[in-house]
Amino acid sequence: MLVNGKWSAEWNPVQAKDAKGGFVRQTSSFRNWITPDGSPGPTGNGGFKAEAGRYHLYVALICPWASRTLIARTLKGLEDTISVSVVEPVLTDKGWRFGDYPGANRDALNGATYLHEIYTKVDPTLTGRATVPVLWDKQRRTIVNNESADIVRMLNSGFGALADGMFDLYPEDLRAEIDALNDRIYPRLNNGVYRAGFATTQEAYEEAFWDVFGMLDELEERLADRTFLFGDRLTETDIRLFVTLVRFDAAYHGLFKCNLRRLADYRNLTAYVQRVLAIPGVRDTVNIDHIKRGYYSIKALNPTGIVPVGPDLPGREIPARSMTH
Ligand SMILES: N[C@@H](CCC(=O)N[C@@H](CS)C(=O)NCC(=O)O)C(=O)O
Repeated sequence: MLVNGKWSAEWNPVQAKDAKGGFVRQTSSFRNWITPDGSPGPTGNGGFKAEAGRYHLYVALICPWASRTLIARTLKGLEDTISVSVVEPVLTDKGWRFGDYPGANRDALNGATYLHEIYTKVDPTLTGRATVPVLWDKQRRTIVNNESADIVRMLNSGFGALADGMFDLYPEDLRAEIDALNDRIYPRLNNGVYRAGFATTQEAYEEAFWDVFGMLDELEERLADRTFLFGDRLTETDIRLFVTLVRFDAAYHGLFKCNLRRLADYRNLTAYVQRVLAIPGVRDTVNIDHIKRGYYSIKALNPTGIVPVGPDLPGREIPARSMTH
């Protein structure tokens, strides 16, 4: 992480803990909003007007929070309006790195080697994690926002006529219900798998484990008779659920010890993931190789760095044989 603008190699993703050994996620530090006329949003400062070509997203394909923003960008038809850089999947001792790993890019925009350089460009004395996603303003050369929940909302409604109106991810009439369901799914499932994976006590792990499977059971039932979480309309809550589900069997079941059941054992949730994957553009935001390689590179959880060959996921071919056989 960055300490007063200098990279500290004391990289330990489990360092923030609560009294019971539970994983605590850092809060995001840049909270400005892009709006159609540049007026301030609910938090932060104004001056970030929606304009084609002005903004850039830094993402990791391993990361569910960053993937939320990529999916929103796709569903809102903003691919030509907002450019993207993808970091390499392995979280190095210096954090996320730009490079030539298949599916990743170099940072053509700022010429950075590591993502933390983007943060210190904006604040040379910053203390905190250099996380993805980062929404960057090419004009003011600054970070607009690094909180995926905000970014999804500003992609939904901040770009006015530049965006496609086919999906309204946060429709007025569903807002209270969306907020309420997000508030249940986030701690129990989206972050629940991390709480299980990074727990440093049996108690914290088991508490998270039962939250995860309690939530999956409930959602399996909810999706028995509907296409998306709120019926026929796909909302931001679907994006937030999908990014966790699509990683479940590849990463959370094994590495994070969320192994009561696989996603494949849930009929409705599996069909739901396939439905979301079938929406044009969504499949391109999912890279199982980055997901597996990225999660299994977390040294605290997997010191050898060995990446499992399986599981056999629907629609994806396992390499027939590894090089050593
Ligand atoms: N609140 C952030 C969380 C983002 C986050 O935790 N990203 C992780 C990857 S999944 C990250 O970049 N971690 C690197 C680090 O903590 O140094 C969001 O939702 O946008």
